[in-house]
Amino acid sequence: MNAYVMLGVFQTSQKLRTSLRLLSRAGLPPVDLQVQLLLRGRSPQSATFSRELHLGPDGPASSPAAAPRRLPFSRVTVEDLTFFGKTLPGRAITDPDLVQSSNEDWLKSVRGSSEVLLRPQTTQEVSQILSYCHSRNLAVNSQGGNTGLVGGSVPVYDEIILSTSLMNSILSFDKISGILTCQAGCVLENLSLYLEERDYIMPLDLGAKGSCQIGGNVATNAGGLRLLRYGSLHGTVLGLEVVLADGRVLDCLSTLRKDNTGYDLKQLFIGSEGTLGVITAVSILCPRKPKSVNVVFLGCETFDQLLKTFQLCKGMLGEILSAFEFLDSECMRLLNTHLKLANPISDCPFYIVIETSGSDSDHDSQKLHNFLEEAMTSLLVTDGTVATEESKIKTLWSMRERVTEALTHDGFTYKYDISLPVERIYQLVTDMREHLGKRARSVVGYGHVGDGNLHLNVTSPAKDPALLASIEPFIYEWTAKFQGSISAEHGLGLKKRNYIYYSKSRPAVAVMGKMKTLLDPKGILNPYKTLPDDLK
Ligand code: FAD
Ligand code: 2HG
Ligand code: ZN
Repeated sequence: MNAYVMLGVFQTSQKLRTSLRLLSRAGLPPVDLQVQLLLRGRSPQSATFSRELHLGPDGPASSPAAAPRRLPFSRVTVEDLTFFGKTLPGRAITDPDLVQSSNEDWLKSVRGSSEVLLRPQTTQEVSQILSYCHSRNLAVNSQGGNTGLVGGSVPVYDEIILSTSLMNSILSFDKISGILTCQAGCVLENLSLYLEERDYIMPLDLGAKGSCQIGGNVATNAGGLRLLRYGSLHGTVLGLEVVLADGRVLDCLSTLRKDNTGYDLKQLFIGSEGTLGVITAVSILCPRKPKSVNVVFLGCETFDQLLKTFQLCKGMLGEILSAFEFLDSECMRLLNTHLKLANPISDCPFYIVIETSGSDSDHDSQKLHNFLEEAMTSLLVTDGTVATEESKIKTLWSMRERVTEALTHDGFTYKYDISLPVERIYQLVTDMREHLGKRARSVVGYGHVGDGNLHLNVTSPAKDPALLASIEPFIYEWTAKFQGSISAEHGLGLKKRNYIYYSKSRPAVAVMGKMKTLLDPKGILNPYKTLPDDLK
C-alpha cells in the first residue's frame, strides 16, 4: 500500500478524542484496499522474498534443530510412480519445477528433496496412497497451505508430498446449528467468505488465511486472532475424518456438540502435525457473524500500562471483547520501513489492537466509549484511533497481521512462539535484548496478549550460528523457569522437536511415542517432526 492510500485511510480515521463522539455514526468514505488485500491473499509461494536456508539436511550438525540422519525408508521407484499415476491420473506430479515450491517452506528456511507431489481429491484416494506407501515403507509428508513456521510442512529428505490442495469441497453447512463440514484442503479465507454470505464466521482467523487450509489449521491446532473469544480448535472442532498410516479411514466426523461415548479420538489429531494420520475432513462449530464490529488501535508508554489496559478492557468490555493483541515500537519500525505502512497514531513504545464483536452497535459503542474514556482519563493510553467501517478495520488489523511479513524483509529471522503468564511476556523481550546486545539486528515482540502468547523474533543480516547459540537455549530455559510453553501455537515441526522437554515431562513424551507407534508403527508419517530424536 502506498503512502498516498495510507494518508487517505487515516484522513478518514477519527483520532481517539473525536472518535468518542463519532463511534456510533455510520459510514466513513470507502477506501481502496485492493493492494493490501491482494498482498494478504497472495500465494506464499509467489512471494519474492530472498531468504537464506536455515535448517534441513544441510543444517549445522550440532544444533538440536538440525535434521537427523535419513531413516531407512524405501526410495521411490518407477513401479511406485506407475501406481501413483494410475491412482491419481494427472495428479501425481514429478516435474521438478512444479515439485520445487512444495519442497520449500514459507520462510524459505527448510528445503527437502522430494521428487513426487501427490494431489488426491478424495478420502478414498488418500487411503489408497497411504495403504500403498505403508506396504512399501515409503515416507509421506502431508502438506496443506505450506504456511507453517516450524519446518513441519515440507519434506526433510525425499518424503512423498501429499498435498490436500485439491480436497477443497464444502460438504455441508447447517444454518441452524452453524456446523460446517468440509474437506481438509479448503482455504481458511474461502471458508470465511462462504460463511459470511450465510451470516456466520469461522471461529479462527490468522494472517495466513489466504493460503492456509483448515486441515493444516487443525493439524497445527492453530490459535490466531480470535482464540480469546471462540477458544481453541480442541473446543470448536466437532469431528474429524482421518486416514491412518496404513490406509484405514477413521471416521470421527461427528457433528454433535455432545458425545461421551468412549475416548474422544479426534483430539489426538488436533495439533499432531501430520505425524499420526492425514486429516481429510473437518466438522467445526461456527459462530454467528457479529452485527457490530469495532477495532481500536491504542498506544501505551509502558507494558505495565498495556497490561492494566487489558485488565480494564476485560472488566468493561466483557462479553463483546473479541481480540486483544499487541506489537512493540520495533514492529512498527519494520512495518514503516519494509511495508511502508504508516503508523495510524503518534509514536509510542507499545501498541494495542482491540476488537469488539457484538449484536447491538449502540450497546457496543456505549461500552467502548466508556472503556476508552476510562483508559484515557486514567492515563493508561496516550493515543488511539477507532474504526467501525470495514475497510478501516482491515487497515488497522493489517498493522498487527503483517508484522510477520515485515520481518521477512529485515534479514534472517529466528522465530519464537512462547506461552507465559501474561505479566511476564514482555520481560522476555527486554531480557533478550539485553542478553544479545548489538549482535542482533532487531529483537521484536508482538502477539496475542489475551492468550498469554508472545511472538519474539530476532533478525540478523544473515544466518548467524553464533547468534543462534546465544538465543537458544537461553530462551527455552527462561521460558521453562516460568512454567511457559516453548510452542504456544505453531507446533514443534522439525525445528523445535528436540526442545519438547522444556515444556513436557519425560513420561508424557514417552506416552506420545507409544501413541505414535500404535498409530504409525513404521513411522512413515512426517518422520523427523514433532517428537524428539531420542524417541525414534
Ligand atoms: P502446512 O503449513 O501445510 O502444514 C503445517 C503442519 O500440518 C505440517 O506438519 C503438515 O504436515 C501438517 N498438515 C497439514 N495439512 C495436514 C492434513 N490435512 N493432515 C495432517 N497433517 C497436515 N499460526 C497460528 O497458530 N496463529 C497465527 O496467528 C498464525 N499466523 C500466521 C501468519 C503468517 C503470515 C504465516 C505465514 C503463518 C502463520 N501461522 C499462524 C502459522 C500457520 O499459518 C499455521 O500453522 C497454519 O495452521 C498452517 O496451515 P497450513 O495449511 O499452511 O499447513
Ligand atoms: C502471528 O500471530 C503469527 O502473527 C505469526 O502467529 C508469528 O511470525 C510469527 O512469529
Ligand atoms: Zn500468533
